[in-house]
Amino acid sequence: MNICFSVSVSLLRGLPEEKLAKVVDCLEVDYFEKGEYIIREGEEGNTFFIIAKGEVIVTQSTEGFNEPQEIKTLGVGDYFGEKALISEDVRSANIICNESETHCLVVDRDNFNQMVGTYEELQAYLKEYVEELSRNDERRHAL
Ligand code: WNU
Repeated sequence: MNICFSVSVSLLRGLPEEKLAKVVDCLEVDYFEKGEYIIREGEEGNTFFIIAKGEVIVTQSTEGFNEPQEIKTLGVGDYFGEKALISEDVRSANIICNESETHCLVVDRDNFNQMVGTYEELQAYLKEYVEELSRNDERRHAL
């Protein structure tokens, strides 16, 4: 994956060039088809994803509903899967591919920790964001 795309990902924009080059080196690309589950709620997860092409929907089991409820859709440049890595918890929502030929950049736990751990502002930002997601989950009565 090239550096130009990575810079367009807001999350990576603040990384110094040298660090960015390292992150880019350890990215792998995975391909998904419409309807495919990229992440399943309740499963263990060790990867972080950035959408390079396509679209995904986020759904979650919710009190009072038989089916997981749709929370939001994410597109190119958006990322997901950080919560299980940061909270050391199982996956807290489903991520379902919503467009054929969706491409995601995949970062494993070690590389995620390297990427985030060495960059304090990013770490603080993600931690805060993950706490906000937990509050949103409670408000929605997620199970
Ligand atoms: C939400 N509640 C929960 C999203 C992506 C990145 C950021 C929002 Cl910084 P995971 C399931 C993933 C989870 C999040 C993503 O789903 N997610 C949410 C929510 O309201 N998860 N619990 N919205 S999209 C999103 C903010 O990435 O990480 O590893 O797997 O638990």
